[in-house]
Amino acid sequence: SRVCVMGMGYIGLPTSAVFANHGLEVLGVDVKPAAVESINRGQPHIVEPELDVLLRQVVQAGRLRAALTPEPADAFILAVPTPFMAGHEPDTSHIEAAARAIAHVLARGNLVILESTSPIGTTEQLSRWLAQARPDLTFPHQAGELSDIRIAHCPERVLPGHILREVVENDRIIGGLTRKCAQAATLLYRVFAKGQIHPTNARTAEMAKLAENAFRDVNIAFANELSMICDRLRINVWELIRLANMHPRVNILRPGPGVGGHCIAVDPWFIVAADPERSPLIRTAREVNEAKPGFVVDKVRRHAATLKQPVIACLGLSYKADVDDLRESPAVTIVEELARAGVGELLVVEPHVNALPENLAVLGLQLWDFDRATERANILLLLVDHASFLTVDHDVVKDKIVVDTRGAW
Ligand code: SAJ
Repeated sequence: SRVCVMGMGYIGLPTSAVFANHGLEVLGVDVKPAAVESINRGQPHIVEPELDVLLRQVVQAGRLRAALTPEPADAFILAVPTPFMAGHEPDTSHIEAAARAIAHVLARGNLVILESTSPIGTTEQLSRWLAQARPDLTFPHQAGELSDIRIAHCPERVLPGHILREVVENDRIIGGLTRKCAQAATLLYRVFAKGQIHPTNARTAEMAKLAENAFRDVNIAFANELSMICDRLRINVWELIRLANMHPRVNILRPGPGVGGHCIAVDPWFIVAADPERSPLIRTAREVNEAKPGFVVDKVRRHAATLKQPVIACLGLSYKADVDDLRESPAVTIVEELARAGVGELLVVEPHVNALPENLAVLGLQLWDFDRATERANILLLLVDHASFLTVDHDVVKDKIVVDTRGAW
């Protein structure tokens, strides 16, 4: 059967490649012409381990093709971004635009799946958007089990850096607007899913995805708060956590420079926006994690003030180890704030990108090689624990000030 995937990002592209690899005919749709051209050449426009090999295979085999607009299919999968707007209100405009785009080609019996992380109620809203554009068809919110079109929310839960393995192996939650919707979606994911598939309703599936990421955010906030308290109390937080975690029911996560990425730094706000009065813990966790970059900047600033000519090697920009994704990255925020505050000369190192993001480039910063930067600097600021950073020459570090935000050294 034919599948049309809307949005060729970190989720849509790997999912398309996996469906194609399991024998389905897949059309990948994106609004960016450069992404479409790159995919049609068999080259991913994002970095994810093993995706390049798989994509080349399925494109050469003629099972995956990309285009700017959708075409008729048996199933449509929406994997477009859901960022937030000012005031942390979720922005579902990309979902609405994708819905309007597929509405023209929808036919009786089609299945529409929302994979994008979404605020509560979006799946029902999707049904209404589609119904507005296609009064000749019936949708689950109007016709229930008898609807012409089936709609379900199947949130992705894959970890960037391990997407191709996790997309196949992870359990999946399938939230149908009706029972038949959930059944139809289950059949589709059975094509490749090795993990269990758990059917539920759409609202529960929406909330489960948000709760998973809020859970992680709250736990990281706990670690980050401890790290700031320990800094003040002159306690080594890494040793503290190692010892506390020897307790059989304690598992404290790792502090860091802050929380980045397009999921954990965003999704908890969707819960807060839905019920601000009853979500003080989730909101506070977000605020603690958002305050961590400022804490790191202050610490570096205080060290720099002790040197005549501070030269700071800023090691890593991505939001976590061994990925190229700079979205919501606390490391980028920290480097930008250091540059704006004029805290010494900054040597930025990020082996996973070829160019600095615009907001850093305009400040006159440049990309440096790890060895040259660590050699030249008198302050080493470790922001990301990339595998290639972990082995550092003892002689190089010896006489320098080290701020290790990841506890990697
Ligand atoms: N981080 C810490 N300390 C830790 C763990 C993480 O500071 O102990 C930081 C990371 O450095 C990074 C951020 O948190 O800046 C998030 O990284 P992550 O590896 O925890 O998660 P993501 O954002 O890459 O992917 C998450 C995953 N969600 C959960 O683990 C609950 C993934 O399964 C989801 O599919 C993904 O969000 C998503 O798309 O929602």
